[in-house]
Amino acid sequence: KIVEKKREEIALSKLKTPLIKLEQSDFFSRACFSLPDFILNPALTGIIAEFKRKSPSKGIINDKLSVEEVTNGYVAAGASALSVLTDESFFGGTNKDLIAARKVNSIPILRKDFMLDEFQIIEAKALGADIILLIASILSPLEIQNLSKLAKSLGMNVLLEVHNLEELNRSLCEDLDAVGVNNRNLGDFSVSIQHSHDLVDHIPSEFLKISESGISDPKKIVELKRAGFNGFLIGENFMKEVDPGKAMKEFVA
Ligand code: IGP
Repeated sequence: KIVEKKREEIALSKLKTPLIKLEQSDFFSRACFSLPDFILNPALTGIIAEFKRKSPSKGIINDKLSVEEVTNGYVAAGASALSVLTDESFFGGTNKDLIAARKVNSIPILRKDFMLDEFQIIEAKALGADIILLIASILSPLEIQNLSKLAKSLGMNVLLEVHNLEELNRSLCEDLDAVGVNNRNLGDFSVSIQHSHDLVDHIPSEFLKISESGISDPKKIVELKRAGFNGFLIGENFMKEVDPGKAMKEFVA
């Protein structure tokens, strides 16, 4: 259902914004911030902190705050990278959110969306993204190869998201930089950090290992680090608070 809706939106975006216009964006020729550099920087937290207004599982999480104040708060709390939703229908995000986050921050930004088409990869670069997300459950191995190659050719990093061993084994390819284990089942929204622990040893050592979703306890980070994870994608646990940056500061303290 998400994929069908997305394909319709992509077709409209292509008509509205021709490629030539994307390539003329101020951000199109900028050098990206490197996800590995920031994730592995010991002075930072390894957290990819997400700006998320709402979600299909939780409804509205926080629709009071601007993307600028939230992302600046995350950076002040030691975020290694930012994640900004650009999906409007399901998560209430916009392309403008990503542009706004880019203008006021100097760390890597993940365009969090359902990427299906080369157009969205080029668009991600034009919006100021440094990293794109490829979700294994909605892409064929060939699509993952082609989209990751294109992203790398534009200087961006690629995060592959998997939920189980079968997805991991069929989707790995050389142009990835990081593999994220989504602890949330996108089918029924159930969350278990055990997914990360089950998959960590199956992720080849050349890729950064990221644990995604449902992290709400600093103790879990300690365990995930010990298991071999380099990065942690956290949204709701911070966004549900009045001051997400302050919540993150207390979380990492
Ligand atoms: C963040 P949480 O539970 O901390 O808010 O999760 C992030 O992992 C989640 O938003 C996410 C997501 C996705 C959203 C992971 N993969 C794919 C949309 C699409």
